[in-house]
Amino acid sequence: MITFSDTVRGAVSNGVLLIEIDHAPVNALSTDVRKGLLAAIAYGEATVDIAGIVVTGAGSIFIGGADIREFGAPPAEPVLPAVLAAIENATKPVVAAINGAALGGGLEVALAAHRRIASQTATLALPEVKLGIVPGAGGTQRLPRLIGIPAAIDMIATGRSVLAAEALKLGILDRVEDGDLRAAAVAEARSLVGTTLRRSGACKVPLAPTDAIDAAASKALARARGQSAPREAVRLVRLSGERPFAEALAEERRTFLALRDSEQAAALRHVFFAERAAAKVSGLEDVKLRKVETIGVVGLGLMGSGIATCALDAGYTVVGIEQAEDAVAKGRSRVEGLLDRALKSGRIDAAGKADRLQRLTTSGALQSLATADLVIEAVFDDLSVKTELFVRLDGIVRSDAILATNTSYLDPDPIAAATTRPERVLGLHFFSPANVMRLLEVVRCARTAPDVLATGLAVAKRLRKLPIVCGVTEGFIGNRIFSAYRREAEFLLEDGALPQQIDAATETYGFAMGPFAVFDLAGLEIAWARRKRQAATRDPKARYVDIADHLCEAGRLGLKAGRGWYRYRDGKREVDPEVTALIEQRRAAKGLIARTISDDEVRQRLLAAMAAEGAALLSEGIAARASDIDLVMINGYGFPAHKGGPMFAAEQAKGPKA
Ligand code: T1G
Repeated sequence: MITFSDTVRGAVSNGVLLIEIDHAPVNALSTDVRKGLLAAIAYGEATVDIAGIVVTGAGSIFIGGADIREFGAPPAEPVLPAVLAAIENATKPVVAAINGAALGGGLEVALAAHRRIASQTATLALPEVKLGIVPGAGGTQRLPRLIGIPAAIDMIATGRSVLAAEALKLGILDRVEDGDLRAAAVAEARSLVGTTLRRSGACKVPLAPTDAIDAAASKALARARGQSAPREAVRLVRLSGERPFAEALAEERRTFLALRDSEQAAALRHVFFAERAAAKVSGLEDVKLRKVETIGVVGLGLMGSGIATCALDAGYTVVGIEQAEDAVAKGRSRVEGLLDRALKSGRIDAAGKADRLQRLTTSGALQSLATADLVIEAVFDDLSVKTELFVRLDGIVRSDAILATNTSYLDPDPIAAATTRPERVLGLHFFSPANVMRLLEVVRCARTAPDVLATGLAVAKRLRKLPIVCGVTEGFIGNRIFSAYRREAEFLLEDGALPQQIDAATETYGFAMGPFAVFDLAGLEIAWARRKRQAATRDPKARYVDIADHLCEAGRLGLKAGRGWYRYRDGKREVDPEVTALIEQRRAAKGLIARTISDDEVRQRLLAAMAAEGAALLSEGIAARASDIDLVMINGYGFPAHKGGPMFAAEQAKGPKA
């Protein structure tokens, strides 16, 4: 074994130098890895007995990309482009043996090699735009030379991953190997000795019709709202067809360095590490999980059918319960409908659908849940209905089974307390549509046992959700912050702004939809019912805006009613002078004089209201970390990820730390 650095070693097999990168946990291209790789290539080139070189990763990952933790400091030598130039310009064949994820700089290493062979399970991506940057070591110039500009725009401007089979079809890979990948790569390197090596950088960019390039660009940028990196990625990939390789490579590097130090990149890095941190819940490190293979879902309405579908997607056996036989049939057909949609979109195939339906049982008898390991209720959001249900479930399910409530506003503690084993109760608050939305608030009730919470988190991860642990408070993290957002938005109305101005200001900030358009989409009746419930206990000294109540009394309940804060014609939202008149009338009724409010004030006040509520959640111990709050608002309420979330944005607004 030859050691090239702390994280890179090599061995010669059949005259081929096999270089292995071993930098747990993801073989990121740290300075030490880059040094080791460069030394290994130089060693291979200089050693006469070595005819070829193979690069691969230790463990199940090829290379997880540049070391993101190093982004806070200026790039240390050797920089990645220099390492990749050494690989590409090597006189001896270099083969990339892609044994798992090849991401960002990891795929760029493979693109600089003369051949790429991968295992079936390998995933390949240039996900840099998800970090607010662009590939910085040739990805935007070498990839289009292999797969063409439209396909490269699709991959780089969206950051989407492709599996080995698709990568082979696209032309990124030369072969997919089912057997011994390393042996196949060594043989491949030997077979290339003495042949003209294919250097991606020297390849011609395949010609593509302008309209195909434009179509790929507009498709990729359709969801880029306000983000700079996707636009820059498109510009650079286009440049590959317009400028010589070296010139465009330099422009790519300049752009990468500029974006790397941008606010958007800082925000998206915050989100990246926040997601990793959210999974770490103190006190659960050594807790033994309870086994969960069968999940019961009570209530197969909109939420329940979505929950059942994502449990089926995750390989669980699902028992779906409804009260009456017709409701059972309706519930089952809702799940089948969601699976049909997944089939149509190509997300699953016919065999996948059949397998899921085979693992689904639907029944009108609660008794069918006797063997369930976990039961999630998604019935009508009423305390007595849910409590009565949990008392019945408590008598049916096994003593070690877990009971979870999907309530979005009710206090789960009295529900738990009504059972004989409150320690086995927690909240699993899904977001609609439950089979699509990643966010899952995992609510730790007053008596929830550590292994129950840990098991809830493990189930969430298997459901491919982003679990955020929170304590018990009205609305948990998301809805409580959203209520503060709504409250401030309504204060702004009384002070002089109008719904369309507030929505435009937040959409400019990066939200896909402003607050009033969202209220109309969700329907105004739910919040109205809650305000009416709270009226008796509301603090009379607290500022209260009654405009929404008047809208609801006028039957303006939102999009599905054709009018709410806006009116809707053919689904298109229009400003309604009646609403403006109502707002002015309510101001006058309170003797309030409207003043001019700038868009900046709108944004600043909404952010401050969310951050203040977030700070309260932290001080009450409801949320464990400010970054958890950011993740909830980004993944559940459309807060733009490239702004980092309300807590991060508030910190940024304070300006650089002393
Ligand atoms: N750099 C540093 N740390 C990383 C890392 C990276 N690239 N990727 C993961 N980690 C850490 C992570 O924080 C966590 O740490 C641990 O590894 C396990 O991660 C020049 C500039 C590879 C698919 O965007 O997508 O290359 O919390 O929990 O679920 O053009 O990590 O344990 O302390 O996510 O098995 C491009 C990012 C970089 C890929 C593994 N690369 N990583 O998923 O584990 S930019 C990426 C991932 C770039 C070049 C540019 C995933 C993974 P801790 P994990 P996982």
